[in-house]
Amino acid sequence: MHHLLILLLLIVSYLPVRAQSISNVTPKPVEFAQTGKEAVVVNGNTTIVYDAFYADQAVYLKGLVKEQVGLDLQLQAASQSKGVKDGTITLVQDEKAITKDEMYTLVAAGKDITIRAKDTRGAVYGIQTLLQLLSLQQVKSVQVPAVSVTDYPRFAYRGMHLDVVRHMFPVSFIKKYIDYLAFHKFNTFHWHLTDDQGWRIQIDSYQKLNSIGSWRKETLIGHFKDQPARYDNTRYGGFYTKEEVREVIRYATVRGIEIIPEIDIPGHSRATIAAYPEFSTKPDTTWNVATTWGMYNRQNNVLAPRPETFKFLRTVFHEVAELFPSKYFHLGGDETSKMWWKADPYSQKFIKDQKLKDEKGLQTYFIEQVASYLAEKNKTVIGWHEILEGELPKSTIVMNWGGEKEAIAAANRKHKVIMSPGKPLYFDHYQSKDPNDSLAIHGYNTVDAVYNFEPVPEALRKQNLDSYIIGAQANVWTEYMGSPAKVEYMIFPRMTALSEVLWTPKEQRNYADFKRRLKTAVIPRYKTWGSNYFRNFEKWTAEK
Ligand code: TNX
Repeated sequence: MHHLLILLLLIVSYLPVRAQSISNVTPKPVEFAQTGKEAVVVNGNTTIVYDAFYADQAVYLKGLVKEQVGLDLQLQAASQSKGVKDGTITLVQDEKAITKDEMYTLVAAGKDITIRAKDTRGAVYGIQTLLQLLSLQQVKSVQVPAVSVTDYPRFAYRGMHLDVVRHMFPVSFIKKYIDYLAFHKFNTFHWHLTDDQGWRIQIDSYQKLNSIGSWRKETLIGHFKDQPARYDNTRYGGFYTKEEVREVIRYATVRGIEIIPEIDIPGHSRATIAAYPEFSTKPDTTWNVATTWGMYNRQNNVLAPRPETFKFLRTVFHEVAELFPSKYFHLGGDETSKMWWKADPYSQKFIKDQKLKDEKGLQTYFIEQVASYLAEKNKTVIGWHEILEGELPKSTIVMNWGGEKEAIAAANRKHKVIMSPGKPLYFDHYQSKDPNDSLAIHGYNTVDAVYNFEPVPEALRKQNLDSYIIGAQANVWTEYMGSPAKVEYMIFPRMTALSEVLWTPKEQRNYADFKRRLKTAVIPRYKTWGSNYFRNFEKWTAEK
């Protein structure tokens, strides 16, 4: 009896497992069709054949297949693949058939699966779609439906942000986050590296940024409006070494993800002035790295326009710019409280001497200076929308955390805009009204609100300025996210919803169908990743 059972199990385990349907792929591809009844079999004899350009992606694919279904595929460069029999998965670089950036085609027919693309990202996205056609169990063999897919993104900029200041996460989680991005066909990771509560990147030229600026004495417990405020009495901090940053960049590059670093100035600078009080508007005061949140207008966290401050900014921005290959650099610029400059005689004299209009003019002066340092390193500047308080070069990209009004104003001034409106793209906001829900920032952003978000304001469409909206991004501020599990709880499934907003043509978006795919294909995926997620997303909708 016992033996029979084992034999049966053995036979069953060798039967090809039916894979996922093409209609389950998320974000939904632009064009897809099942082309026949005969499935393509992928098993231990299948070979990944790759054009030299895709050598890294071939290894990436092999690793993902092994992890997902347990099959150990062969690898063979296309130039040496003459003798390959059996089935293949081929990664082809094809500049002719592939007409758009980030585009791919995937054809599964007969014994072979072919992914065509022209850039790294296209191949990565073809791989992601293919993986969604495989089963989620470990198998000896899997049947991929015969399909033909032609796919490319609606928006060029598809980003996720992560604040590693308010809480820091291990490099292993940063990589996992990058894997989440790749699965969802996002292409940009915005790494928020400095803020009032700490510096999170190694800096050699000004080492006190790390020895002092990377550490806070303790951290607020509970919501920052709770009275009386309570603290945990535990030193907190750290920073990513340059070697770790390089490792993360390499990891992201294989996955087609660009990392944009953010060093936030001239506000949100409390950690900087804790390390170097001489850059503050009150150099004689001893500052500490902030231990609470929501500091705008409450505590001094702005830089003073001293010569030594500008020398510091140029040196540090150059040091960070050299580390990141991205052509973009985010210099923050948000929530710069003007009251400290108003109260500081030195800053007032500076405004007068430089013939600046007022404190807003000084904010713009800071942005212009740092933008010019970044131009020396060939970087295009991105800033939060407050940078438009002044006139800046048109090449400056506006990351808009306001609403449509700010987007319309920026586009009319000929700036490209990345939409990340607080409503609904702040994933630090509550996704339920359950009073027992885990602590978050007030505000209510449900998964259906995210799914129904339209990045291009109607007014811009009417003005024919829609192309100034280059995409969107969700922001993940981590005041109330002390662990990777909490980050996952806040991003899933909202990030999955956003991926489809950014990828799929607007006319093809359908929330009911999205929810079906989410439940049948994506949530099982969260589970295999061992990821946390918000389970009650059907109960809490935008109307409630
Ligand atoms: C505002 S949005 C901030 C962040 C906070 C966030 C909390 C923006 C550019 N700045 O410093 O973490 O609100 O939602």
